[in-house]
Amino acid sequence: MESKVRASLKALRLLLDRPSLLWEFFDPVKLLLLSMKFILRTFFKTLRLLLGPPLLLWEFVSRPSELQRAPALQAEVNRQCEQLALFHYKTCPFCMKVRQEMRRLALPIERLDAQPPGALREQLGRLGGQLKVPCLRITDKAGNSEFLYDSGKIISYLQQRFSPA
Ligand SMILES: N[C@@H](CCC(=O)N[C@@H](CS)C(=O)NCC(=O)O)C(=O)O
Repeated sequence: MESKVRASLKALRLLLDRPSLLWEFFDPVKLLLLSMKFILRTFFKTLRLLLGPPLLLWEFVSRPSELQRAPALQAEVNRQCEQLALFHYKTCPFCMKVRQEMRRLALPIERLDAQPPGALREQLGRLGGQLKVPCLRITDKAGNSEFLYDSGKIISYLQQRFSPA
């Protein structure tokens, strides 16, 4: 208890000695930026909460029919898909576009939800270089991964690689 009081007194003395510290702490520009960040985050969170369920329903209702392949060919496609993974958010419209194409092409690609803070989100930012979705992780036979961003580019890649000739 005594040490806490002593620490508080020390901090107070430091602030009185250097008033600029107080200014740094209550810097109006920093405070404005922080509150704008908070407001924007809350706005988009609310938007996602409101629009999420109808968007997911729309994705379900408008899902395309799956491409039918001969069993051996589908087995080969399934094997190739094991080297792919899609970082996505459930209610991101760009991710929905990619997921619909994955359905259309019957591609069982692993989906990694990168929205909640945690290991997947951290992995996307650290290894992919951007905290943006959708992002397709493509791993080669040697185990090296490349990260492909942008729904349009991902869809083109999947079509080129998996569309029937
Ligand atoms: N042009 C990009 C847009 C992707 C995009 O804006 N994604 C948003 C989610 S809907 C995002 O990842 N924003 C960064 C974040 O939420 O941290 C595409 O077509 O993939």
